[in-house]
Amino acid sequence: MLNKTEQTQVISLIKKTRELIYREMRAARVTIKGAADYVTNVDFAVQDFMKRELELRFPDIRMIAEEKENKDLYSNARYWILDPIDGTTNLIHHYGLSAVSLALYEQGEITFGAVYNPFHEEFFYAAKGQGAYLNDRQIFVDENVKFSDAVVSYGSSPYDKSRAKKLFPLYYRIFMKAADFRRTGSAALDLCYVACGRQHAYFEQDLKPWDYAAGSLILTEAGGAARGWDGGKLPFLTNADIAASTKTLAEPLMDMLCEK
Ligand code: LIP
Repeated sequence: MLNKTEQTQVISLIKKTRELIYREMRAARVTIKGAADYVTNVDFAVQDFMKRELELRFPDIRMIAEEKENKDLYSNARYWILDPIDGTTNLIHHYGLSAVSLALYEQGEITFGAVYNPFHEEFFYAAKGQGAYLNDRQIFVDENVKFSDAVVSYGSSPYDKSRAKKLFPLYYRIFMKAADFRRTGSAALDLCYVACGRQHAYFEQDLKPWDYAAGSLILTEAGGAARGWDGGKLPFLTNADIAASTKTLAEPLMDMLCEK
Protein backbone atom coordinates (compact mmCIF):
# COMPACT_ATOMS: atom_id res chain seq x y z
CA MET A 1 0.00 0.00 0.00
CA LEU A 2 1.20 3.53 -0.72
CA ASN A 3 1.35 5.73 2.37
CA LYS A 4 -0.25 9.19 2.29
CA THR A 5 3.03 10.91 1.34
CA GLU A 6 3.56 8.46 -1.55
CA GLN A 7 -0.07 8.94 -2.69
CA THR A 8 0.46 12.71 -2.74
CA GLN A 9 3.70 12.25 -4.72
CA VAL A 10 1.96 10.08 -7.35
CA ILE A 11 -1.05 12.44 -7.62
CA SER A 12 1.29 15.40 -8.11
CA LEU A 13 3.20 13.48 -10.79
CA ILE A 14 0.02 12.66 -12.74
CA LYS A 15 -1.14 16.31 -12.57
CA LYS A 16 2.15 17.31 -14.21
CA THR A 17 1.05 15.50 -17.39
CA ARG A 18 -1.44 18.30 -18.11
CA GLU A 19 1.19 20.64 -19.56
CA LEU A 20 2.83 17.77 -21.46
CA ILE A 21 -0.51 16.68 -22.99
CA TYR A 22 -1.41 20.19 -24.16
CA ARG A 23 2.10 20.72 -25.58
CA GLU A 24 2.17 17.41 -27.44
CA MET A 25 -1.35 17.94 -28.79
CA ARG A 26 -0.12 20.96 -30.72
CA ALA A 27 1.98 18.59 -32.85
CA ALA A 28 -0.38 15.61 -32.79
CA ARG A 29 0.76 12.65 -34.87
CA VAL A 30 -1.63 9.70 -35.10
CA THR A 31 -0.58 6.08 -35.76
CA ILE A 32 -3.17 3.45 -36.64
CA LYS A 33 -2.54 0.28 -34.56
CA GLY A 34 -5.58 -1.50 -35.97
CA ALA A 35 -9.24 -0.97 -36.86
CA ALA A 36 -10.47 2.07 -34.83
CA ASP A 37 -7.40 1.61 -32.62
CA TYR A 38 -5.04 4.60 -32.55
CA VAL A 39 -1.97 5.80 -30.70
CA THR A 40 -0.54 9.32 -30.76
CA ASN A 41 2.65 11.10 -29.77
CA VAL A 42 0.68 12.25 -26.71
CA ASP A 43 0.22 8.64 -25.54
CA PHE A 44 3.94 7.94 -25.92
CA ALA A 45 5.03 11.21 -24.28
CA VAL A 46 2.83 10.62 -21.20
CA GLN A 47 3.91 6.99 -20.93
CA ASP A 48 7.62 7.87 -21.19
CA PHE A 49 7.23 10.63 -18.58
CA MET A 50 5.29 8.49 -16.09
CA LYS A 51 7.58 5.47 -16.55
CA ARG A 52 10.73 7.57 -16.01
CA GLU A 53 9.40 9.47 -12.98
CA LEU A 54 7.85 6.43 -11.28
CA GLU A 55 11.04 4.38 -11.74
CA LEU A 56 13.02 7.16 -10.02
CA ARG A 57 10.69 7.15 -7.00
CA PHE A 58 9.67 3.45 -6.88
CA PRO A 59 12.52 1.46 -8.50
CA ASP A 60 11.17 -1.89 -7.24
CA ILE A 61 7.76 -1.63 -8.99
CA ARG A 62 7.61 -2.71 -12.66
CA MET A 63 5.17 -1.06 -15.09
CA ILE A 64 2.46 -2.57 -17.29
CA ALA A 65 1.39 -0.01 -19.90
CA GLU A 66 -0.70 0.18 -23.06
CA GLU A 67 2.02 1.32 -25.42
CA LYS A 68 4.72 -1.16 -24.45
CA GLU A 69 5.28 -4.92 -24.41
CA ASN A 70 4.07 -6.52 -21.17
CA LYS A 71 5.28 -10.08 -20.53
CA ASP A 72 6.38 -12.38 -17.69
CA LEU A 73 3.66 -11.04 -15.35
CA TYR A 74 3.20 -12.70 -11.96
CA SER A 75 0.07 -12.46 -9.78
CA ASN A 76 2.12 -12.20 -6.58
CA ALA A 77 4.12 -9.17 -7.77
CA ARG A 78 3.60 -5.37 -7.65
CA TYR A 79 2.94 -3.42 -10.88
CA TRP A 80 1.95 0.04 -11.96
CA ILE A 81 -0.78 -0.36 -14.58
CA LEU A 82 -0.84 2.69 -16.86
CA ASP A 83 -3.06 3.86 -19.69
CA PRO A 84 -1.24 7.04 -20.72
CA ILE A 85 -4.30 8.28 -22.59
CA ASP A 86 -7.57 6.40 -22.14
CA GLY A 87 -9.95 7.68 -24.82
CA THR A 88 -7.34 8.16 -27.54
CA THR A 89 -9.96 8.47 -30.28
CA ASN A 90 -11.61 11.23 -28.22
CA LEU A 91 -8.24 13.00 -27.90
CA ILE A 92 -7.68 12.92 -31.66
CA HIS A 93 -11.05 14.60 -32.21
CA HIS A 94 -10.71 17.08 -29.29
CA TYR A 95 -13.74 15.53 -27.62
CA GLY A 96 -12.62 16.40 -24.08
CA LEU A 97 -13.22 12.93 -22.56
CA SER A 98 -9.74 11.43 -22.26
CA ALA A 99 -7.80 10.56 -19.11
CA VAL A 100 -4.46 9.41 -17.72
CA SER A 101 -5.24 6.23 -15.78
CA LEU A 102 -2.77 4.76 -13.25
CA ALA A 103 -3.31 1.85 -10.86
CA LEU A 104 -1.08 0.06 -8.37
CA TYR A 105 -1.52 -3.72 -8.50
CA GLU A 106 -0.34 -5.67 -5.46
CA GLN A 107 -0.67 -9.44 -5.13
CA GLY A 108 -4.00 -9.80 -6.92
CA GLU A 109 -5.71 -6.54 -6.03
CA ILE A 110 -5.64 -2.84 -6.89
CA THR A 111 -4.57 -0.79 -3.85
CA PHE A 112 -4.36 2.66 -5.47
CA GLY A 113 -6.06 4.14 -8.54
CA ALA A 114 -6.08 7.57 -10.19
CA VAL A 115 -7.93 8.82 -13.31
CA TYR A 116 -7.14 12.35 -14.45
CA ASN A 117 -9.01 14.23 -17.19
CA PRO A 118 -6.97 17.41 -17.84
CA PHE A 119 -9.60 18.76 -20.24
CA HIS A 120 -12.21 19.01 -17.49
CA GLU A 121 -9.67 19.43 -14.67
CA GLU A 122 -11.17 16.38 -12.90
CA PHE A 123 -8.91 14.18 -10.80
CA PHE A 124 -10.49 10.96 -9.48
CA TYR A 125 -8.51 8.81 -7.05
CA ALA A 126 -8.86 6.13 -4.39
CA ALA A 127 -6.72 4.04 -2.07
CA LYS A 128 -7.96 0.65 -0.80
CA GLY A 129 -10.13 1.12 2.29
CA GLN A 130 -9.70 4.93 2.23
CA GLY A 131 -12.64 6.06 0.05
CA ALA A 132 -12.86 7.62 -3.42
CA TYR A 133 -12.40 11.29 -4.28
CA LEU A 134 -12.98 13.78 -7.10
CA ASN A 135 -10.74 16.84 -6.72
CA ASP A 136 -10.36 16.03 -2.99
CA ARG A 137 -14.14 15.85 -2.41
CA GLN A 138 -15.29 12.35 -1.35
CA ILE A 139 -17.64 10.73 -3.89
CA PHE A 140 -20.30 8.04 -3.70
CA VAL A 141 -22.44 6.16 -6.20
CA ASP A 142 -26.08 7.25 -6.57
CA GLU A 143 -27.41 4.12 -4.89
CA ASN A 144 -31.12 4.98 -4.75
CA VAL A 145 -31.91 4.62 -8.45
CA LYS A 146 -33.95 1.78 -9.88
CA PHE A 147 -32.98 0.37 -13.28
CA SER A 148 -35.83 2.12 -15.12
CA ASP A 149 -34.38 5.49 -14.00
CA ALA A 150 -30.74 4.53 -14.57
CA VAL A 151 -28.30 6.19 -16.98
CA VAL A 152 -26.24 3.32 -18.38
CA SER A 153 -23.01 3.62 -20.39
CA TYR A 154 -21.50 0.94 -22.57
CA GLY A 155 -18.47 0.20 -24.70
CA SER A 156 -18.91 -0.80 -28.33
CA SER A 157 -15.58 -2.65 -28.94
CA PRO A 158 -15.00 -0.54 -32.11
CA TYR A 159 -11.73 -2.32 -32.93
CA ASP A 160 -13.56 -5.68 -33.12
CA LYS A 161 -16.82 -5.10 -35.00
CA SER A 162 -17.39 -8.86 -35.24
CA ARG A 163 -18.89 -8.49 -31.74
CA ALA A 164 -21.56 -6.02 -32.94
CA LYS A 165 -24.04 -8.66 -34.19
CA LYS A 166 -24.40 -10.01 -30.62
CA LEU A 167 -23.85 -6.74 -28.75
CA PHE A 168 -26.53 -4.57 -30.42
CA PRO A 169 -29.46 -6.84 -29.46
CA LEU A 170 -28.03 -6.71 -25.89
CA TYR A 171 -27.88 -2.90 -26.04
CA TYR A 172 -31.54 -2.92 -27.17
CA ARG A 173 -32.61 -5.14 -24.25
CA ILE A 174 -30.79 -3.01 -21.70
CA PHE A 175 -31.83 0.30 -23.30
CA MET A 176 -35.53 -0.71 -23.11
CA LYS A 177 -35.19 -1.31 -19.33
CA ALA A 178 -33.04 1.75 -18.50
CA ALA A 179 -33.79 5.49 -18.67
CA ASP A 180 -31.10 6.20 -21.28
CA PHE A 181 -27.62 5.36 -22.61
CA ARG A 182 -24.31 7.17 -22.71
CA ARG A 183 -21.18 6.24 -24.69
CA THR A 184 -18.12 8.22 -23.52
CA GLY A 185 -15.31 6.34 -25.30
CA SER A 186 -13.23 6.10 -22.12
CA ALA A 187 -13.67 3.09 -19.85
CA ALA A 188 -11.70 4.76 -17.07
CA LEU A 189 -14.03 7.77 -17.07
CA ASP A 190 -17.12 5.57 -17.38
CA LEU A 191 -16.14 3.77 -14.17
CA CYS A 192 -15.48 7.11 -12.43
CA TYR A 193 -18.78 8.54 -13.63
CA VAL A 194 -20.64 5.65 -11.99
CA ALA A 195 -18.52 6.26 -8.86
CA CYS A 196 -19.65 9.90 -8.59
CA GLY A 197 -23.30 9.32 -9.54
CA ARG A 198 -23.32 10.78 -13.08
CA GLN A 199 -24.10 7.31 -14.42
CA HIS A 200 -25.48 4.23 -12.63
CA ALA A 201 -24.07 1.33 -14.62
CA TYR A 202 -21.47 0.60 -17.31
CA PHE A 203 -20.60 -2.51 -19.26
CA GLU A 204 -18.05 -3.36 -21.94
CA GLN A 205 -16.35 -6.46 -23.32
CA ASP A 206 -12.67 -7.23 -23.76
CA LEU A 207 -11.22 -4.27 -21.87
CA LYS A 208 -7.48 -4.15 -21.33
CA PRO A 209 -6.12 -4.06 -17.73
CA TRP A 210 -5.06 -0.40 -18.13
CA ASP A 211 -8.58 0.58 -19.25
CA TYR A 212 -10.29 -0.69 -16.09
CA ALA A 213 -7.79 -1.22 -13.23
CA ALA A 214 -7.78 2.25 -11.67
CA GLY A 215 -11.45 3.05 -12.34
CA SER A 216 -12.62 -0.23 -10.81
CA LEU A 217 -11.01 0.63 -7.44
CA ILE A 218 -12.42 4.18 -7.54
CA LEU A 219 -15.87 2.69 -8.16
CA THR A 220 -15.71 0.08 -5.38
CA GLU A 221 -14.32 2.64 -2.91
CA ALA A 222 -17.31 4.87 -3.82
CA GLY A 223 -19.70 2.04 -2.85
CA GLY A 224 -20.20 0.46 -6.28
CA ALA A 225 -19.56 -3.01 -7.71
CA ALA A 226 -17.19 -3.97 -10.55
CA ARG A 227 -17.07 -7.61 -11.70
CA GLY A 228 -16.65 -9.79 -14.77
CA TRP A 229 -19.71 -10.69 -16.87
CA ASP A 230 -19.49 -14.11 -15.21
CA GLY A 231 -19.91 -12.40 -11.83
CA GLY A 232 -16.33 -13.20 -10.91
CA LYS A 233 -13.55 -11.01 -9.49
CA LEU A 234 -11.69 -8.87 -12.02
CA PRO A 235 -8.29 -10.35 -13.04
CA PHE A 236 -6.40 -7.02 -13.51
CA LEU A 237 -3.50 -8.67 -15.37
CA THR A 238 -5.56 -9.81 -18.37
CA ASN A 239 -8.42 -8.48 -20.51
CA ALA A 240 -11.89 -8.70 -19.00
CA ASP A 241 -15.57 -8.14 -19.75
CA ILE A 242 -16.63 -5.48 -17.23
CA ALA A 243 -19.99 -5.12 -15.46
CA ALA A 244 -19.94 -2.04 -13.22
CA SER A 245 -22.80 -0.39 -11.30
CA THR A 246 -24.28 0.61 -7.99
CA LYS A 247 -24.81 -2.38 -5.69
CA THR A 248 -28.59 -2.11 -6.21
CA LEU A 249 -28.26 -2.52 -9.98
CA ALA A 250 -25.52 -5.18 -9.97
CA GLU A 251 -27.90 -8.17 -10.07
CA PRO A 252 -30.32 -6.88 -12.75
CA LEU A 253 -27.37 -5.81 -14.91
CA MET A 254 -25.70 -9.22 -14.53
CA ASP A 255 -28.99 -10.98 -15.37
CA MET A 256 -29.29 -9.00 -18.62
CA LEU A 257 -25.64 -9.52 -19.58
CA CYS A 258 -25.97 -13.27 -19.02
CA GLU A 259 -29.38 -13.57 -20.78
CA LYS A 260 -29.00 -16.01 -23.68
C1 LIP B 1 -10.67 2.92 -25.05
C2 LIP B 1 -11.57 2.41 -23.95
C3 LIP B 1 -13.02 2.45 -24.40
C4 LIP B 1 -13.17 1.53 -25.56
C5 LIP B 1 -12.33 2.06 -26.70
C6 LIP B 1 -10.85 2.12 -26.31
P1 LIP B 1 -8.15 3.60 -25.42
O1 LIP B 1 -9.34 2.86 -24.62
O2 LIP B 1 -11.40 3.18 -22.79
O3 LIP B 1 -13.93 2.11 -23.39
O4 LIP B 1 -14.50 1.40 -25.94
O5 LIP B 1 -12.48 1.25 -27.82
O6 LIP B 1 -10.37 0.82 -26.10
O7 LIP B 1 -7.79 2.66 -26.53
O8 LIP B 1 -8.66 4.88 -25.93
O9 LIP B 1 -7.04 3.74 -24.41
